[in-house]
Amino acid sequence: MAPTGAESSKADVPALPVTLDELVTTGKECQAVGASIIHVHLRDDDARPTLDLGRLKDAVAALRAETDLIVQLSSGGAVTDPESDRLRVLDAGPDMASCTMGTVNFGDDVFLNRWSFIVELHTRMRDRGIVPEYEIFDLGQLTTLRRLLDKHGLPAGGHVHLDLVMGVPGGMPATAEALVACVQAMRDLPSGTTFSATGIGRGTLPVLLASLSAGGHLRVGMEDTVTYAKGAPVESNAQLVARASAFARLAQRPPMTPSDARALLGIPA
Ligand code: KMH
Ligand code: ZN
Repeated sequence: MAPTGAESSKADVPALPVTLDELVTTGKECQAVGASIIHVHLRDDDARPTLDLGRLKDAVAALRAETDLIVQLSSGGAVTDPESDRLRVLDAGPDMASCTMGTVNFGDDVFLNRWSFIVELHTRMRDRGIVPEYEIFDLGQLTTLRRLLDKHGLPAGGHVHLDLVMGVPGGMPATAEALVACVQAMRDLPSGTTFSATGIGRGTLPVLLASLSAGGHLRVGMEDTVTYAKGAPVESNAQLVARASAFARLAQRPPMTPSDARALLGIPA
């Protein structure tokens, strides 16, 4: 579950959780309806994206105290964040952190992820026992992931988990065809590799349905989706998680508990 992101403004999306209280409340609500992981981007007092280490540590502590969710901090931040700040995110000691597998155009911006930065993130995470979620914005980034694992070894916990982020303007499209191409390319990754998928905006439902059909897990939330249906803004993150859980149950792939997800991902209880 990705409740906030770095791209939407509070002014445009009033339901976006931007304070620590709002984040924790969202976490509790989403856990109650099926979420097991929270992918965290923080905002400052003006609701602008921040990688402030003190705030990150407070968020990790509060989410651990108030929820059972696996706490995954974004190391991607916002497109303007320097590499040094993005690496320092790991100092907040999360269970997981995201680790993007390459540079991608991001609308009018560029989300920069140099090879040497990727290696540094992967290596630091392993040294600290932080489990990565490898973020894949385009097909070739799966080849980069294979190269990373071949040259630098498996991540902390020994299990490989990745997330397909589909429909960013500049990345792969949010279509069933693109998801299937990614699943085929995953055959070159270690056996047992798991994936989740998320579709941006109007790609939300096509990707959700394709991922369930292809054996994948789901990421949903207001980082990626701010319109529930045509003309209807998302009311809360829990609304999106509840819809995803309902589809998953229909597909006979019911949501995992946080403790089941920990066991799958190699994260200590
Ligand atoms: N906000 C994007 C530039 C991540 O969290 O690791 C990067 C992003 C990926 O959202
Ligand atoms: Zn993110």
